[in-house]
Amino acid sequence: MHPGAALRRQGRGGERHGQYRHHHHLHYNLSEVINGLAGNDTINARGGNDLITPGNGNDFVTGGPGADAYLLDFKPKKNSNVDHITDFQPGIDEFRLDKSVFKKLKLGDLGKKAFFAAKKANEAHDGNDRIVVDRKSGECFYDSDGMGGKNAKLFAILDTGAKGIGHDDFVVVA
Ligand SMILES: [Ca+2]
Ligand SMILES: [Ca+2]
Ligand SMILES: [Ca+2]
Repeated sequence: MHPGAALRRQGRGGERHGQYRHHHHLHYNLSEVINGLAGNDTINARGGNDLITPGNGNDFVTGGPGADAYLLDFKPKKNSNVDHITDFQPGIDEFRLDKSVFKKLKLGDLGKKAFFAAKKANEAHDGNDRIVVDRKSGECFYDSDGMGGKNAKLFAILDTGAKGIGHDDFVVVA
């Protein structure tokens, strides 16, 4: 079975029965809340503005058309919890980082100074950097203490690369 088939899909987009002669195919464009399971999921949210929470595991997530949000609320782990986003669109899609996991980030929009992106970047380059992105590989790291002794942790990989991504593509949520 395709692993995505096991996912619970919640939220419905106003389907109406019998009220209108012209049936609107709203189901092609639903905005949904999609929760992954504990394991490695393959998720395709398709059309609509979706909120996708892949959960624990190495998940492969496709937001599809629409402005999609990826809520990460599990501790990143090198071998067991790094998520691939196959079609991240900077300026349209966004990461929502849960403060219970990304503890050293301030709630709200990620500040400019807390973000660092460059080719082959994989760790902070000053004391303020917390989110680091390798523009070439699309790897996204969380560096909890900036340029301190703790290693940056890989939490996501943007499979289409990270050319246009900026601090404003990240929001820290409670
Ligand atoms: Ca998962
Ligand atoms: Ca995951
Ligand atoms: Ca979508």
